[in-house]
Amino acid sequence: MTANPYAANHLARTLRAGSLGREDALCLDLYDRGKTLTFGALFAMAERYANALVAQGVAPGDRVMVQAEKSVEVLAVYLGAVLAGAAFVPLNTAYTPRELEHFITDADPALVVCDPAGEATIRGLAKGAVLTVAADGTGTLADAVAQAKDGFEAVPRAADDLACILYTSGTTGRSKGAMLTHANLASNAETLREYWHFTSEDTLIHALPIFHAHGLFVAANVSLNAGNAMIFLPKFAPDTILSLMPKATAMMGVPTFYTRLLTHEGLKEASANMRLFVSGSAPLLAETHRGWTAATGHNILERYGMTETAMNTSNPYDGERRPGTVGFPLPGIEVRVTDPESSAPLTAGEIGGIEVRGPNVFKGYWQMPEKTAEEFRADGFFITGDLGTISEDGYVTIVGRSKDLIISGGYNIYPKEIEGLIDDLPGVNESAVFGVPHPDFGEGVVAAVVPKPGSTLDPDAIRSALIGELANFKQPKAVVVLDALPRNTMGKVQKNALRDSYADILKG
Ligand code: MCA
Ligand code: AMP
Repeated sequence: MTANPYAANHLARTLRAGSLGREDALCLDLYDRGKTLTFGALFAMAERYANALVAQGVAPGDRVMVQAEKSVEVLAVYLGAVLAGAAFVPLNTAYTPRELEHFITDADPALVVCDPAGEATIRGLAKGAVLTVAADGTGTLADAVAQAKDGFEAVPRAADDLACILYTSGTTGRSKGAMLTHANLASNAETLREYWHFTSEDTLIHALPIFHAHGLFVAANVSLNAGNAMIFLPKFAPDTILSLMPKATAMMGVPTFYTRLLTHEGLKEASANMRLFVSGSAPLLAETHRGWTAATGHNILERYGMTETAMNTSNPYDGERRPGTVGFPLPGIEVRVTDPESSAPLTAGEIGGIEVRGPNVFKGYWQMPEKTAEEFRADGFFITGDLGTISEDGYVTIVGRSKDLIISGGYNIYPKEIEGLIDDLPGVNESAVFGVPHPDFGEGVVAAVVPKPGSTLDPDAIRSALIGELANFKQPKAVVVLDALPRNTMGKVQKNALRDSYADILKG
Protein backbone atom coordinates (compact mmCIF):
# COMPACT_ATOMS: atom_id res chain seq x y z
CA MET A 1 0.00 0.00 0.00
CA THR A 2 1.24 3.49 -0.80
CA ALA A 3 1.99 5.53 2.32
CA ASN A 4 0.46 8.97 2.66
CA PRO A 5 3.39 11.43 2.46
CA TYR A 6 1.69 13.92 4.78
CA ALA A 7 1.56 13.70 8.56
CA ALA A 8 -1.46 13.07 10.76
CA ASN A 9 -3.42 16.26 11.62
CA HIS A 10 -2.40 17.85 8.34
CA LEU A 11 -5.23 18.80 5.99
CA ALA A 12 -2.97 17.76 3.10
CA ARG A 13 -3.12 14.17 4.38
CA THR A 14 -6.91 14.17 4.05
CA LEU A 15 -6.79 15.79 0.62
CA ARG A 16 -4.24 13.22 -0.59
CA ALA A 17 -5.95 10.19 0.96
CA GLY A 18 -8.21 9.37 -2.00
CA SER A 19 -5.52 9.33 -4.65
CA LEU A 20 -2.70 7.38 -2.97
CA GLY A 21 -1.23 4.90 -5.43
CA ARG A 22 -3.45 6.38 -8.16
CA GLU A 23 -0.97 8.90 -9.52
CA ASP A 24 -2.16 8.46 -13.10
CA ALA A 25 -5.89 8.64 -12.37
CA LEU A 26 -7.81 11.64 -13.73
CA CYS A 27 -8.11 14.43 -11.17
CA LEU A 28 -9.14 17.51 -13.16
CA ASP A 29 -10.77 17.88 -16.53
CA LEU A 30 -9.98 21.52 -17.34
CA TYR A 31 -12.78 21.67 -19.84
CA ASP A 32 -12.29 25.26 -21.02
CA ARG A 33 -8.57 24.73 -21.63
CA GLY A 34 -8.95 21.35 -23.35
CA LYS A 35 -6.50 19.86 -20.83
CA THR A 36 -6.57 17.22 -18.11
CA LEU A 37 -4.48 16.70 -14.97
CA THR A 38 -3.80 13.53 -13.00
CA PHE A 39 -3.66 13.40 -9.19
CA GLY A 40 0.10 12.89 -9.37
CA ALA A 41 0.42 16.01 -11.52
CA LEU A 42 -1.79 18.15 -9.24
CA PHE A 43 0.12 17.25 -6.08
CA ALA A 44 3.50 17.66 -7.81
CA MET A 45 2.26 21.10 -8.91
CA ALA A 46 1.11 21.89 -5.35
CA GLU A 47 4.56 21.02 -3.93
CA ARG A 48 6.27 23.19 -6.50
CA TYR A 49 3.86 26.00 -5.66
CA ALA A 50 4.67 25.57 -1.95
CA ASN A 51 8.36 26.11 -2.80
CA ALA A 52 7.43 29.19 -4.84
CA LEU A 53 5.41 30.62 -1.95
CA VAL A 54 8.25 30.08 0.50
CA ALA A 55 10.64 31.76 -1.95
CA GLN A 56 8.30 34.79 -1.89
CA GLY A 57 8.77 35.00 1.88
CA VAL A 58 5.69 33.06 3.03
CA ALA A 59 6.40 31.55 6.47
CA PRO A 60 4.26 29.14 8.54
CA GLY A 61 1.27 31.03 9.99
CA ASP A 62 1.38 33.73 7.30
CA ARG A 63 -1.66 34.54 5.19
CA VAL A 64 -1.72 33.90 1.43
CA MET A 65 -4.53 35.91 -0.13
CA VAL A 66 -5.99 35.25 -3.58
CA GLN A 67 -8.36 37.32 -5.67
CA ALA A 68 -8.23 35.75 -9.12
CA GLU A 69 -10.43 33.93 -11.59
CA LYS A 70 -11.06 30.25 -10.92
CA SER A 71 -8.25 28.11 -12.37
CA VAL A 72 -6.10 25.09 -11.58
CA GLU A 73 -3.35 27.55 -10.62
CA VAL A 74 -5.55 29.02 -7.86
CA LEU A 75 -6.29 25.49 -6.64
CA ALA A 76 -2.53 24.84 -6.57
CA VAL A 77 -1.96 28.04 -4.55
CA TYR A 78 -4.52 26.74 -2.04
CA LEU A 79 -2.78 23.37 -1.76
CA GLY A 80 0.67 24.99 -1.76
CA ALA A 81 -0.32 27.36 1.05
CA VAL A 82 -1.70 24.46 3.11
CA LEU A 83 1.54 22.48 2.56
CA ALA A 84 3.63 25.51 3.56
CA GLY A 85 1.69 25.87 6.82
CA ALA A 86 0.18 29.20 5.76
CA ALA A 87 -3.49 30.22 5.90
CA PHE A 88 -5.20 30.46 2.51
CA VAL A 89 -7.46 33.54 2.23
CA PRO A 90 -9.59 33.51 -0.94
CA LEU A 91 -11.63 36.57 -1.93
CA ASN A 92 -14.65 37.00 -4.18
CA THR A 93 -13.47 38.26 -7.58
CA ALA A 94 -16.32 40.81 -7.58
CA TYR A 95 -14.94 42.83 -4.66
CA THR A 96 -14.08 46.44 -5.47
CA PRO A 97 -10.89 48.25 -4.35
CA ARG A 98 -12.89 49.86 -1.51
CA GLU A 99 -13.89 46.41 -0.23
CA LEU A 100 -10.39 44.95 -0.77
CA GLU A 101 -8.72 47.55 1.40
CA HIS A 102 -10.34 46.16 4.53
CA PHE A 103 -9.44 42.54 3.76
CA ILE A 104 -5.81 43.37 3.02
CA THR A 105 -5.39 45.60 6.06
CA ASP A 106 -7.09 43.08 8.33
CA ALA A 107 -5.38 39.88 7.12
CA ASP A 108 -1.99 41.52 6.44
CA PRO A 109 -1.01 38.83 3.92
CA ALA A 110 2.62 37.95 3.21
CA LEU A 111 1.57 37.36 -0.41
CA VAL A 112 -1.41 38.38 -2.53
CA VAL A 113 -2.08 36.57 -5.79
CA CYS A 114 -4.37 38.60 -8.03
CA ASP A 115 -5.59 39.01 -11.55
CA PRO A 116 -3.14 41.04 -13.71
CA ALA A 117 -5.86 43.69 -14.15
CA GLY A 118 -6.00 44.25 -10.38
CA GLU A 119 -2.24 44.35 -9.78
CA ALA A 120 -1.78 48.13 -9.51
CA THR A 121 -4.63 48.45 -6.99
CA ILE A 122 -3.36 45.56 -4.88
CA ARG A 123 0.22 46.86 -4.90
CA GLY A 124 -1.13 50.12 -3.54
CA LEU A 125 -2.77 48.31 -0.63
CA ALA A 126 -0.53 45.34 0.22
CA LYS A 127 2.66 45.39 2.28
CA GLY A 128 3.79 41.90 1.22
CA ALA A 129 4.63 40.31 -2.12
CA VAL A 130 2.21 40.44 -5.06
CA LEU A 131 2.00 37.94 -7.92
CA THR A 132 -0.46 37.77 -10.79
CA VAL A 133 -2.39 34.97 -12.44
CA ALA A 134 -4.87 35.29 -15.30
CA ALA A 135 -7.68 32.82 -16.00
CA ASP A 136 -5.42 31.06 -18.55
CA GLY A 137 -2.63 30.63 -15.96
CA THR A 138 -0.28 33.29 -17.33
CA GLY A 139 1.27 35.95 -15.09
CA THR A 140 4.12 36.47 -12.65
CA LEU A 141 2.94 33.54 -10.48
CA ALA A 142 3.83 31.24 -13.40
CA ASP A 143 7.31 32.82 -13.58
CA ALA A 144 7.84 32.30 -9.84
CA VAL A 145 6.71 28.69 -10.08
CA ALA A 146 8.99 28.08 -13.09
CA GLN A 147 11.98 28.98 -10.90
CA ALA A 148 10.84 26.88 -7.93
CA LYS A 149 12.13 23.42 -6.98
CA ASP A 150 10.13 20.21 -7.18
CA GLY A 151 9.14 18.29 -4.04
CA PHE A 152 8.21 19.85 -0.72
CA GLU A 153 8.14 18.47 2.78
CA ALA A 154 4.86 19.67 4.31
CA VAL A 155 5.32 21.99 7.28
CA PRO A 156 4.05 20.11 10.38
CA ARG A 157 0.79 21.52 11.71
CA ALA A 158 -1.24 20.88 14.85
CA ALA A 159 -4.92 19.99 14.44
CA ASP A 160 -6.07 23.46 15.46
CA ASP A 161 -3.58 25.44 13.40
CA LEU A 162 -5.15 27.63 10.73
CA ALA A 163 -5.61 26.28 7.21
CA CYS A 164 -7.86 29.02 5.83
CA ILE A 165 -9.45 32.33 6.68
CA LEU A 166 -12.71 33.06 4.87
CA TYR A 167 -14.23 36.51 5.16
CA THR A 168 -17.87 36.70 6.03
CA SER A 169 -19.75 39.96 6.43
CA GLY A 170 -21.56 40.87 9.60
CA THR A 171 -24.78 42.57 10.62
CA THR A 172 -22.69 45.30 12.19
CA GLY A 173 -19.33 46.68 11.19
CA ARG A 174 -16.81 45.21 8.80
CA SER A 175 -16.33 41.71 7.43
CA LYS A 176 -14.92 39.18 9.85
CA GLY A 177 -12.33 36.54 8.98
CA ALA A 178 -13.55 33.08 9.99
CA MET A 179 -10.54 30.97 11.04
CA LEU A 180 -10.86 27.37 9.83
CA THR A 181 -8.34 24.87 11.14
CA HIS A 182 -6.75 21.81 9.57
CA ALA A 183 -8.99 19.63 11.77
CA ASN A 184 -12.18 21.57 10.88
CA LEU A 185 -11.70 21.10 7.15
CA ALA A 186 -10.32 17.56 7.29
CA SER A 187 -13.20 16.29 9.43
CA ASN A 188 -15.88 17.93 7.28
CA ALA A 189 -14.39 16.56 4.03
CA GLU A 190 -14.23 13.02 5.42
CA THR A 191 -17.73 13.18 6.93
CA LEU A 192 -19.32 14.43 3.72
CA ARG A 193 -17.41 11.99 1.51
CA GLU A 194 -18.75 9.12 3.56
CA TYR A 195 -22.29 10.49 4.06
CA TRP A 196 -22.76 11.23 0.37
CA HIS A 197 -21.00 8.00 -0.78
CA PHE A 198 -18.27 9.68 -2.83
CA THR A 199 -15.69 7.23 -4.21
CA SER A 200 -12.92 7.29 -6.81
CA GLU A 201 -15.55 6.13 -9.32
CA ASP A 202 -17.31 9.52 -9.22
CA THR A 203 -16.95 12.49 -11.53
CA LEU A 204 -18.13 15.80 -10.09
CA ILE A 205 -19.28 18.76 -12.18
CA HIS A 206 -17.51 21.63 -10.41
CA ALA A 207 -19.08 24.91 -11.56
CA LEU A 208 -19.00 26.84 -8.26
CA PRO A 209 -16.47 29.55 -7.46
CA ILE A 210 -13.57 28.35 -5.26
CA PHE A 211 -13.43 31.47 -3.08
CA HIS A 212 -16.28 30.27 -0.83
CA ALA A 213 -16.91 27.29 1.41
CA HIS A 214 -19.28 25.55 -0.99
CA GLY A 215 -16.92 25.31 -3.97
CA LEU A 216 -13.69 24.89 -1.97
CA PHE A 217 -14.42 22.99 1.25
CA VAL A 218 -17.37 20.96 0.02
CA ALA A 219 -16.89 20.34 -3.70
CA ALA A 220 -13.08 20.36 -4.00
CA ASN A 221 -12.08 18.96 -0.59
CA VAL A 222 -14.60 16.10 -0.75
CA SER A 223 -13.46 15.19 -4.28
CA LEU A 224 -9.79 15.21 -3.32
CA ASN A 225 -10.52 13.13 -0.22
CA ALA A 226 -12.53 10.62 -2.26
CA GLY A 227 -10.04 10.67 -5.15
CA ASN A 228 -12.75 11.36 -7.72
CA ALA A 229 -12.34 13.39 -10.90
CA MET A 230 -13.72 16.93 -11.16
CA ILE A 231 -14.82 18.60 -14.37
CA PHE A 232 -13.53 22.03 -13.41
CA LEU A 233 -15.58 24.77 -15.07
CA PRO A 234 -14.69 28.47 -14.83
CA LYS A 235 -18.32 29.35 -14.14
CA PHE A 236 -21.88 28.10 -14.25
CA ALA A 237 -23.20 27.73 -17.82
CA PRO A 238 -26.35 25.60 -18.17
CA ASP A 239 -25.73 24.39 -21.74
CA THR A 240 -22.20 23.24 -20.91
CA ILE A 241 -23.43 21.45 -17.81
CA LEU A 242 -26.18 19.65 -19.72
CA SER A 243 -23.66 18.50 -22.30
CA LEU A 244 -21.29 17.24 -19.57
CA MET A 245 -23.80 15.40 -17.39
CA PRO A 246 -23.53 12.13 -19.36
CA LYS A 247 -19.78 12.03 -18.43
CA ALA A 248 -20.42 12.84 -14.75
CA THR A 249 -22.05 11.29 -11.68
CA ALA A 250 -22.58 14.23 -9.29
CA MET A 251 -23.07 17.99 -9.16
CA MET A 252 -23.14 20.51 -6.33
CA GLY A 253 -24.81 23.87 -6.74
CA VAL A 254 -26.74 26.76 -5.28
CA PRO A 255 -30.53 26.80 -5.91
CA THR A 256 -30.09 29.20 -8.87
CA PHE A 257 -28.21 26.40 -10.71
CA TYR A 258 -31.29 24.21 -10.44
CA THR A 259 -33.91 26.84 -11.29
CA ARG A 260 -31.90 27.86 -14.37
CA LEU A 261 -31.30 24.25 -15.50
CA LEU A 262 -35.01 23.51 -15.10
CA THR A 263 -35.80 25.87 -17.97
CA HIS A 264 -33.73 23.67 -20.34
CA GLU A 265 -34.92 20.75 -22.47
CA GLY A 266 -33.34 17.30 -22.33
CA LEU A 267 -32.65 17.16 -18.58
CA LYS A 268 -34.00 13.64 -18.17
CA GLU A 269 -31.76 12.08 -20.82
CA ALA A 270 -28.74 14.16 -19.81
CA SER A 271 -28.98 13.18 -16.13
CA ALA A 272 -29.51 9.44 -16.65
CA ASN A 273 -25.91 8.66 -15.53
CA MET A 274 -25.96 11.03 -12.53
CA ARG A 275 -26.31 9.63 -9.02
CA LEU A 276 -26.33 12.80 -6.90
CA PHE A 277 -27.42 16.44 -7.06
CA VAL A 278 -26.58 18.50 -3.95
CA SER A 279 -27.99 21.96 -3.19
CA GLY A 280 -27.05 24.45 -0.51
CA SER A 281 -25.93 27.98 0.46
CA ALA A 282 -29.51 29.28 0.23
CA PRO A 283 -33.00 27.86 0.66
CA LEU A 284 -34.10 25.51 -2.11
CA LEU A 285 -37.79 26.09 -2.72
CA ALA A 286 -39.86 22.94 -2.25
CA GLU A 287 -41.31 23.68 -5.70
CA THR A 288 -37.81 23.57 -7.25
CA HIS A 289 -37.10 20.31 -5.40
CA ARG A 290 -40.32 18.74 -6.73
CA GLY A 291 -39.85 20.24 -10.20
CA TRP A 292 -36.39 18.67 -10.40
CA THR A 293 -37.74 15.28 -9.39
CA ALA A 294 -40.46 15.54 -12.03
CA ALA A 295 -37.97 16.60 -14.74
CA THR A 296 -35.13 14.18 -13.96
CA GLY A 297 -36.33 11.45 -11.60
CA HIS A 298 -33.62 12.55 -9.09
CA ASN A 299 -34.36 13.99 -5.65
CA ILE A 300 -32.00 16.89 -4.90
CA LEU A 301 -30.11 16.39 -1.64
CA GLU A 302 -30.27 19.66 0.32
CA ARG A 303 -27.75 20.42 3.04
CA TYR A 304 -27.03 23.37 5.34
CA GLY A 305 -23.76 25.03 6.24
CA MET A 306 -21.99 28.26 7.02
CA THR A 307 -18.59 29.74 6.38
CA GLU A 308 -17.87 29.44 10.11
CA THR A 309 -18.83 25.79 10.35
CA ALA A 310 -18.59 24.27 6.88
CA MET A 311 -21.46 21.75 6.66
CA ASN A 312 -23.78 21.09 9.61
CA THR A 313 -26.75 19.08 8.37
CA SER A 314 -27.72 17.06 5.34
CA ASN A 315 -30.68 15.21 4.00
CA PRO A 316 -29.94 11.50 3.92
CA TYR A 317 -28.29 9.69 1.03
CA ASP A 318 -30.55 6.70 1.56
CA GLY A 319 -33.96 7.58 2.92
CA GLU A 320 -36.34 10.45 2.50
CA ARG A 321 -34.90 13.74 1.17
CA ARG A 322 -37.63 15.96 2.51
CA PRO A 323 -38.31 19.10 0.42
CA GLY A 324 -38.03 22.34 2.38
CA THR A 325 -35.79 20.76 5.05
CA VAL A 326 -32.02 20.55 5.43
CA GLY A 327 -32.07 17.04 6.89
CA PHE A 328 -30.23 15.68 9.92
CA PRO A 329 -27.13 16.81 11.84
CA LEU A 330 -24.10 15.20 10.17
CA PRO A 331 -22.35 12.42 12.13
CA GLY A 332 -20.35 13.84 15.03
CA ILE A 333 -22.11 17.23 14.82
CA GLU A 334 -24.72 18.39 17.35
CA VAL A 335 -27.51 20.78 16.40
CA ARG A 336 -29.99 22.28 18.84
CA VAL A 337 -32.70 24.90 18.73
CA THR A 338 -32.89 27.37 21.61
CA ASP A 339 -35.13 30.15 22.82
CA PRO A 340 -33.62 33.39 21.46
CA GLU A 341 -34.38 35.23 24.72
CA SER A 342 -33.49 32.71 27.42
CA SER A 343 -31.23 30.42 25.32
CA ALA A 344 -33.04 27.41 26.85
CA PRO A 345 -33.18 24.39 24.51
CA LEU A 346 -36.58 23.98 22.81
CA THR A 347 -38.44 20.81 22.04
CA ALA A 348 -39.36 19.27 18.67
CA GLY A 349 -41.48 21.52 16.48
CA GLU A 350 -40.69 24.76 18.34
CA ILE A 351 -38.98 27.57 16.42
CA GLY A 352 -35.83 29.13 17.83
CA GLY A 353 -32.18 29.90 17.17
CA ILE A 354 -30.07 27.15 15.57
CA GLU A 355 -26.84 26.35 17.44
CA VAL A 356 -24.08 23.95 16.38
CA ARG A 357 -21.21 22.14 18.09
CA GLY A 358 -18.70 19.74 16.57
CA PRO A 359 -15.27 19.26 14.99
CA ASN A 360 -16.39 21.36 12.03
CA VAL A 361 -16.95 24.54 14.05
CA PHE A 362 -14.34 27.24 13.43
CA LYS A 363 -11.78 28.52 15.89
CA GLY A 364 -13.05 32.11 15.98
CA TYR A 365 -12.89 35.38 14.09
CA TRP A 366 -9.44 36.61 13.08
CA GLN A 367 -8.22 39.08 15.68
CA MET A 368 -11.71 39.56 17.15
CA PRO A 369 -11.78 37.69 20.48
CA GLU A 370 -14.75 39.66 21.84
CA LYS A 371 -16.84 39.07 18.73
CA THR A 372 -15.89 35.39 18.85
CA ALA A 373 -16.95 35.13 22.50
CA GLU A 374 -20.33 36.73 21.73
CA GLU A 375 -21.15 34.08 19.15
CA PHE A 376 -20.47 31.05 21.36
CA ARG A 377 -22.41 29.68 24.34
CA ALA A 378 -20.46 28.69 27.44
CA ASP A 379 -20.87 25.00 26.54
CA GLY A 380 -19.21 25.49 23.15
CA PHE A 381 -22.27 25.74 20.88
CA PHE A 382 -21.93 28.29 18.05
CA ILE A 383 -24.92 30.62 17.55
CA THR A 384 -25.60 30.51 13.81
CA GLY A 385 -28.09 33.40 13.58
CA ASP A 386 -30.44 31.12 11.64
CA LEU A 387 -33.92 30.38 12.95
CA GLY A 388 -35.31 26.90 12.64
CA THR A 389 -37.06 23.92 14.05
CA ILE A 390 -36.35 20.21 14.43
CA SER A 391 -39.20 17.80 13.72
CA GLU A 392 -40.15 14.80 15.90
CA ASP A 393 -38.28 12.56 13.47
CA GLY A 394 -35.17 14.74 13.46
CA TYR A 395 -35.34 16.80 10.25
CA VAL A 396 -34.03 20.36 10.63
CA THR A 397 -35.95 23.12 8.83
CA ILE A 398 -34.63 26.67 8.48
CA VAL A 399 -37.52 29.11 8.77
CA GLY A 400 -35.70 32.44 8.79
CA ARG A 401 -32.78 34.40 10.15
CA SER A 402 -32.31 36.49 13.25
CA LYS A 403 -29.42 38.22 11.43
CA ASP A 404 -30.25 40.95 8.93
CA LEU A 405 -28.95 39.12 5.89
CA ILE A 406 -29.95 38.75 2.24
CA ILE A 407 -28.86 35.64 0.32
CA SER A 408 -28.85 36.27 -3.41
CA GLY A 409 -27.85 33.47 -5.76
CA GLY A 410 -25.92 31.91 -2.86
CA TYR A 411 -23.98 35.08 -2.00
CA ASN A 412 -24.50 36.72 1.39
CA ILE A 413 -25.23 40.42 1.45
CA TYR A 414 -25.48 42.45 4.64
CA PRO A 415 -27.88 45.44 4.32
CA LYS A 416 -25.89 47.51 6.83
CA GLU A 417 -22.95 47.89 4.45
CA ILE A 418 -25.16 49.13 1.60
CA GLU A 419 -27.19 51.42 3.88
CA GLY A 420 -23.97 53.00 5.13
CA LEU A 421 -22.89 53.86 1.57
CA ILE A 422 -26.32 55.18 0.54
CA ASP A 423 -26.66 57.29 3.69
CA ASP A 424 -23.42 59.06 2.79
CA LEU A 425 -24.72 60.16 -0.65
CA PRO A 426 -25.72 63.82 -1.05
CA GLY A 427 -29.38 64.54 -0.36
CA VAL A 428 -30.00 61.23 1.46
CA ASN A 429 -31.55 61.41 4.91
CA GLU A 430 -31.73 57.66 5.58
CA SER A 431 -32.19 54.30 3.88
CA ALA A 432 -33.28 50.73 4.48
CA VAL A 433 -31.99 47.83 2.41
CA PHE A 434 -33.94 44.57 2.32
CA GLY A 435 -34.40 41.38 0.31
CA VAL A 436 -37.46 40.44 -1.73
CA PRO A 437 -38.22 37.35 -3.83
CA HIS A 438 -36.26 37.24 -7.09
CA PRO A 439 -37.14 34.64 -9.73
CA ASP A 440 -33.51 33.84 -10.59
CA PHE A 441 -31.49 34.59 -7.45
CA GLY A 442 -34.06 33.58 -4.79
CA GLU A 443 -33.73 36.94 -3.09
CA GLY A 444 -32.76 40.28 -4.63
CA VAL A 445 -31.60 43.53 -3.02
CA VAL A 446 -33.96 46.53 -2.82
CA ALA A 447 -33.13 49.92 -1.27
CA ALA A 448 -35.73 52.31 0.14
CA VAL A 449 -34.31 55.81 0.38
CA VAL A 450 -35.65 58.93 2.12
CA PRO A 451 -34.41 62.36 0.89
CA LYS A 452 -33.30 65.16 3.19
CA PRO A 453 -35.94 67.89 3.54
CA GLY A 454 -35.87 70.04 0.41
CA SER A 455 -33.88 67.44 -1.63
CA THR A 456 -35.10 65.25 -4.44
CA LEU A 457 -33.50 61.88 -5.23
CA ASP A 458 -33.20 60.01 -8.51
CA PRO A 459 -33.18 56.20 -8.10
CA ASP A 460 -30.92 55.76 -11.16
CA ALA A 461 -28.42 58.27 -9.79
CA ILE A 462 -28.28 56.31 -6.52
CA ARG A 463 -27.66 53.06 -8.37
CA SER A 464 -24.93 54.69 -10.48
CA ALA A 465 -23.25 56.11 -7.39
CA LEU A 466 -22.86 52.61 -5.93
CA ILE A 467 -21.15 51.13 -9.01
CA GLY A 468 -17.45 50.77 -8.27
CA GLU A 469 -18.08 50.94 -4.52
CA LEU A 470 -19.90 47.65 -4.06
CA ALA A 471 -19.38 44.23 -5.62
CA ASN A 472 -21.85 43.80 -8.50
CA PHE A 473 -23.95 41.11 -6.80
CA LYS A 474 -24.61 43.50 -3.87
CA GLN A 475 -25.95 46.32 -6.09
CA PRO A 476 -29.63 47.08 -5.41
CA LYS A 477 -31.77 45.67 -8.21
CA ALA A 478 -34.38 48.38 -7.41
CA VAL A 479 -34.29 51.69 -5.55
CA VAL A 480 -37.52 53.29 -4.27
CA VAL A 481 -37.74 56.84 -2.91
CA LEU A 482 -40.08 57.25 0.09
CA ASP A 483 -41.17 60.18 2.25
CA ALA A 484 -40.46 58.15 5.40
CA LEU A 485 -39.46 54.62 6.41
CA PRO A 486 -42.11 52.54 8.20
CA ARG A 487 -41.28 52.34 11.93
CA ASN A 488 -42.77 50.62 14.93
CA THR A 489 -43.66 52.42 18.16
CA MET A 490 -40.09 51.96 19.40
CA GLY A 491 -38.83 53.81 16.31
CA LYS A 492 -37.28 50.67 14.76
CA VAL A 493 -37.47 50.41 10.96
CA GLN A 494 -39.94 47.68 9.99
CA LYS A 495 -38.16 45.80 7.24
CA ASN A 496 -40.94 43.21 7.20
CA ALA A 497 -43.41 45.90 6.17
CA LEU A 498 -41.04 46.98 3.38
CA ARG A 499 -40.57 43.39 2.26
CA ASP A 500 -44.36 42.94 2.12
CA SER A 501 -44.99 46.21 0.28
CA TYR A 502 -42.36 45.52 -2.37
CA ALA A 503 -42.68 41.72 -2.56
CA ASP A 504 -43.40 41.83 -6.31
CA ILE A 505 -40.99 44.57 -7.38
CA LEU A 506 -38.39 42.16 -8.83
CA LYS A 507 -40.81 39.59 -10.18
CA GLY A 508 -41.42 41.28 -13.55
C1 MCA B 1 -24.49 37.55 -10.52
N1 MCA B 1 -25.30 38.62 -10.37
C2 MCA B 1 -25.93 38.53 -9.22
C3 MCA B 1 -25.48 37.32 -8.64
N2 MCA B 1 -24.60 36.74 -9.48
N3 MCA B 1 -26.83 39.33 -8.61
C4 MCA B 1 -27.29 38.95 -7.42
N4 MCA B 1 -26.92 37.80 -6.81
C5 MCA B 1 -26.01 36.97 -7.41
N5 MCA B 1 -25.62 35.84 -6.82
C6 MCA B 1 -25.52 39.73 -11.32
C7 MCA B 1 -24.24 40.46 -11.66
O1 MCA B 1 -24.06 41.50 -10.77
C8 MCA B 1 -24.55 40.95 -13.06
O2 MCA B 1 -25.36 42.11 -12.97
C9 MCA B 1 -25.41 39.84 -13.65
O3 MCA B 1 -25.99 39.16 -12.53
C10 MCA B 1 -24.64 38.86 -14.48
O4 MCA B 1 -23.44 38.46 -13.78
P1 MCA B 1 -22.74 37.07 -14.03
O5 MCA B 1 -21.47 37.03 -13.27
O6 MCA B 1 -22.70 36.77 -15.51
O7 MCA B 1 -23.75 36.10 -13.33
P2 MCA B 1 -23.89 34.57 -13.41
O8 MCA B 1 -22.65 33.95 -13.99
O9 MCA B 1 -25.16 34.24 -14.06
O10 MCA B 1 -23.90 34.18 -11.86
C11 MCA B 1 -24.98 33.69 -11.17
C12 MCA B 1 -24.52 32.52 -10.31
C13 MCA B 1 -23.40 33.04 -9.39
C14 MCA B 1 -24.01 31.40 -11.17
C15 MCA B 1 -25.73 32.04 -9.50
O11 MCA B 1 -23.90 34.12 -8.60
C16 MCA B 1 -22.82 31.97 -8.53
O12 MCA B 1 -21.96 31.21 -8.97
N6 MCA B 1 -23.26 31.84 -7.28
C17 MCA B 1 -22.74 30.87 -6.33
C18 MCA B 1 -22.32 31.54 -5.08
C19 MCA B 1 -21.65 30.55 -4.10
O13 MCA B 1 -20.78 29.78 -4.45
N7 MCA B 1 -22.09 30.60 -2.86
C20 MCA B 1 -21.58 29.75 -1.80
C21 MCA B 1 -21.20 30.57 -0.60
P3 MCA B 1 -25.28 43.29 -14.02
O14 MCA B 1 -25.62 42.68 -15.33
O15 MCA B 1 -26.30 44.27 -13.53
O16 MCA B 1 -23.87 43.79 -13.95
S1 MCA B 1 -20.69 29.44 0.71
C22 MCA B 1 -22.07 29.40 1.68
O17 MCA B 1 -23.00 30.11 1.47
C23 MCA B 1 -22.24 28.40 2.77
C24 MCA B 1 -21.03 27.96 3.48
C25 MCA B 1 -22.94 27.17 2.21
O18 MCA B 1 -23.86 26.70 2.90
O19 MCA B 1 -22.57 26.74 1.13
P1 AMP C 1 -22.26 32.06 4.49
O1 AMP C 1 -22.17 33.13 5.51
O2 AMP C 1 -21.96 32.44 3.09
O3 AMP C 1 -21.45 31.00 4.98
O4 AMP C 1 -23.77 31.60 4.48
C1 AMP C 1 -24.29 30.84 5.50
C2 AMP C 1 -25.76 31.04 5.57
O5 AMP C 1 -26.39 30.54 4.39
C3 AMP C 1 -26.40 30.23 6.68
O6 AMP C 1 -26.26 30.86 7.94
C4 AMP C 1 -27.83 30.14 6.21
O7 AMP C 1 -28.53 31.34 6.53
C5 AMP C 1 -27.67 30.04 4.70
N1 AMP C 1 -27.82 28.68 4.19
C6 AMP C 1 -26.86 27.80 3.84
N2 AMP C 1 -27.42 26.64 3.38
C7 AMP C 1 -28.75 26.82 3.44
C8 AMP C 1 -29.88 26.02 3.11
N3 AMP C 1 -29.75 24.81 2.59
N4 AMP C 1 -31.11 26.53 3.33
C9 AMP C 1 -31.27 27.77 3.85
N5 AMP C 1 -30.25 28.58 4.16
C10 AMP C 1 -29.01 28.11 3.96
